Amino acid sequence: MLNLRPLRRLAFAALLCLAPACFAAGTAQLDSYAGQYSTSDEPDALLSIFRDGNHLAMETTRYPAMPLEEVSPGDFLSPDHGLRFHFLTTGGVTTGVERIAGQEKVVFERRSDQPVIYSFHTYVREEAMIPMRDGVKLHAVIIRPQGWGKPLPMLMERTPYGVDGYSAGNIYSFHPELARSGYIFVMEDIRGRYASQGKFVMMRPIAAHHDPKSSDPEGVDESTDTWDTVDWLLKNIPENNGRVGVFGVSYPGFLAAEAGIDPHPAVKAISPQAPMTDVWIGDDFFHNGAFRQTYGYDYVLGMESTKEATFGRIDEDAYNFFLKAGSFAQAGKKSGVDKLPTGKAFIDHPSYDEFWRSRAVQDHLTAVSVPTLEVGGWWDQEDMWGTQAEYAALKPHDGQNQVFMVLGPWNHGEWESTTRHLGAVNFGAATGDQFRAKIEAPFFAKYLKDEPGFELAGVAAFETGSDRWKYYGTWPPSEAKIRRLYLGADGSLQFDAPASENAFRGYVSDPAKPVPYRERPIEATYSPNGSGWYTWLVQDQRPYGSRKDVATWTTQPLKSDLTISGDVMADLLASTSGTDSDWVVKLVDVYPDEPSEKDMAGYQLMIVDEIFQGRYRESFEKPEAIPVNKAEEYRFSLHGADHTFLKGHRIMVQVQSSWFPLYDRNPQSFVPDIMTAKKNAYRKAAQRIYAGSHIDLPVLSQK
Ligand code: PG9
Repeated sequence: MLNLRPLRRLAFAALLCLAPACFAAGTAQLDSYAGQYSTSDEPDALLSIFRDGNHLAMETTRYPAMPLEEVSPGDFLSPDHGLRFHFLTTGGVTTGVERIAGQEKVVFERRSDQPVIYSFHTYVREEAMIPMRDGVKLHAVIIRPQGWGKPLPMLMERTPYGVDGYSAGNIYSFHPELARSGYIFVMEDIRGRYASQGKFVMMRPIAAHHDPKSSDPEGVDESTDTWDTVDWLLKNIPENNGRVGVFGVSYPGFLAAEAGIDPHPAVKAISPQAPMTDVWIGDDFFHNGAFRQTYGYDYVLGMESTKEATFGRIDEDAYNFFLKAGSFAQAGKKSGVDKLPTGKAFIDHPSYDEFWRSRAVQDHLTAVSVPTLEVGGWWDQEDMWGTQAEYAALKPHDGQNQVFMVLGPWNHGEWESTTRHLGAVNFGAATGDQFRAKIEAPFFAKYLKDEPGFELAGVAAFETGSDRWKYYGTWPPSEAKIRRLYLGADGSLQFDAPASENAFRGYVSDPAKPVPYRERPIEATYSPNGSGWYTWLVQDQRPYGSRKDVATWTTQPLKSDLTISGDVMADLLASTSGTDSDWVVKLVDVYPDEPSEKDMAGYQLMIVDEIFQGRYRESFEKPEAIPVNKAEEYRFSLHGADHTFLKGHRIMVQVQSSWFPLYDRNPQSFVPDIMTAKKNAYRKAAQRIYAGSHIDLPVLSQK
C-alpha cells in the first residue's frame, strides 16, 4: 500500500543527491510529461502524471499523489516503491513511460496530455477493543473521514485475516468509490483471530439462542458478535448517522451474511460477496461430497496452526506431494494438519452430517431481514456456490424486492480490482469498476444515506462470449428454455435424442495416474511465490481433452450464436467396473482454430463444471457402494452461466473421474472413509457414459 513517508523520501533523495537542484528540469519540461498513461492491455488502469510545483507527481484513483524524484533527464524515481520511471519521446513529444522494477519493465502509453487530479479526503484511524456479551473483547480498526460536515453511516467488514493493514492512507486503495462517497469504515478481527480475544471456530455455527424454544444465554456466534459490535459502535463512534452496512468477500462474505441473521436494527444493508455458505455441498472444502484436498490442507494449515494466517507451505509440485502421501490422512501426518480442528473434522466427518450442516448458512436464510446485495464470479475458484445458493434461499421471502444479485466474469473477489482480464480471456471492459461504481456504491448510498442512483431491479449478469451486461427480474431467468444436449456414443454432442441408450463412450480411470486439474507444477494454493490457483478455471482445457482417461463430446461449429442463461445441469447415465467413482463434467466453449482469434485460437474455455462423488447418489448423509457395471443416473448442477457460444465456436463436454490434487483420489473401490483409504484400495476402473446422458442447457436464444 502506498504510504507517503515524507521524511524517508527526503533522506533518500539527499543520499543520492536526487534533490531537484541536482537535475532541475524546467517546469515546461515537467509539463511535457503530464497526462494519463496506461498499458495497452489494461487501458482502464490509468496513471495520472502532473507537475506539482517543481516536482513531477503521479497518482491513480486509488493512490494519492506520489512525488517522483528526477535522477537524470527523462528518468524519475519513486523512492517509496523502488520504482524507476523512464519517459519515452518521439520528435520531442512524450509518448509513454516505462515503469522499471528490477528486471521487469512495463510500458505505459500516453492516452491523453490532460492529467486527472483525483480527490482524496483525509481519514483518521483509531483502534478499539469492543466488549461482547460474554466478556470477550474484539479488536477493531475504525477509519473516519475528518470534517465531513454531516453524520455518516458506518460500513463494516469483519474478517479472520487481520485488520492491521488498514490505514487512513490506504482506504482508497481498497474501496475507492466508497471512500469518496464518505463512510466511517470499521474493520474487525473476529473472535480468536489476530488481536481479538476468544477462541476461533472455523465457520462458527449459529448458536442455540436463535432457536425460540431454547434459551442459551451463553450462546455467541458471528451474528451476536456483529450485533454487539454494532451496538457499541453506535454509542461510541462520533458523528455516525445510526445506520450500518456490512460487506465482505469470502470468509468476510460469510460474516456479512451472518450480520443479516437476527440483525441489529441499525444494520440497514448487507453485501455478502462470494460468501462461503456450505463448505460441504459446494464451497471451499467439498463439492457434492468430493473432498477439495489441496484447498482443505493449505487453508486449514494456514488458518488453524497460528492465530495469524500463514499460507503456502508445500514447496513441491502438489501433484507429487499428495500422490506420494496416498490419502489425506497420510498427507496430514506430514504437517500435523490432521490434528488441527478442521483437518480432524475432514477425517471424522467425511459425509454431510450435523457437523457440516450446522455450519451451513442457507438454512438460516428464511426471511429477508435487511436489503441484500449478493455478488459472485462465474469463475470463482473458491466460493462459486454460495452466492447463487444464498440468493435462491432468500428470494422466495423477498416480498419487498430487497434482494439483488450481481454475477460477473470474475474469479474470487476480482470485482475489487481494475482489469479487463481473467487469465487469457479479455472481456473488453473493466467490469469490476463498472460494478463498484454503478451497483455497489449506489446500493449502500441508497440504504445507508437515502441517496438516489441505485437502479438495479433484480439481477445483473455479465453475459460472457458477447461480453455485455444483462438485467433480469430474477435468477435463473424464466425466459430461458431447457434444451437437452445429448452425449452420443460416437463423440457427437447434439440436441437430437440418441436412437439407442445402450451405446456408450468409455475410458479407464487409473488412480495411480490421476488427471491434473491444472497445469503442473501445482504450487501451494496461496504460495508467496505465485500460484496458478487464481485462474485455473479459465485455463485452456486442450491438454485434458486429448487424454485417454478423459471422454469428450463436441458439436459441429455453430451456425449461429447460442446464448444460455441460467442453471446448467448434468445428467449422466454412467457405470463403473469399480464400486465407487467420482464424475467430473465440464462444459467447454471451443474457439475456432483461426488466426483471427489471435491468442485464443483453438482455446477450450470451461464455462461451467462440477464434480460429484458416486457414493452419494442416493443421499449425502449415507454413502453407498455403486453396483458394479450397472448404469446409474447422476444428476447434478454445473451452476449458473450467462454465456453466448458464438457462431463458428463449438460446444464440448468433457467427463473424467479425477481432478487431482485439488480433489483427493477416489479409490474406486468402496471404503467407509476415503480420507483414510489404504494403498491397496486404489484400483483402476472402466467407466462408461451411456448415450442417454445429457446436459440441460437453459437456452435463452439461438440466432
Ligand atoms: N475461500 C476462503 C474461505 C472461506 C471460508 C472457509 C474457508 C475458506 C476465503 O477466501 O476466505
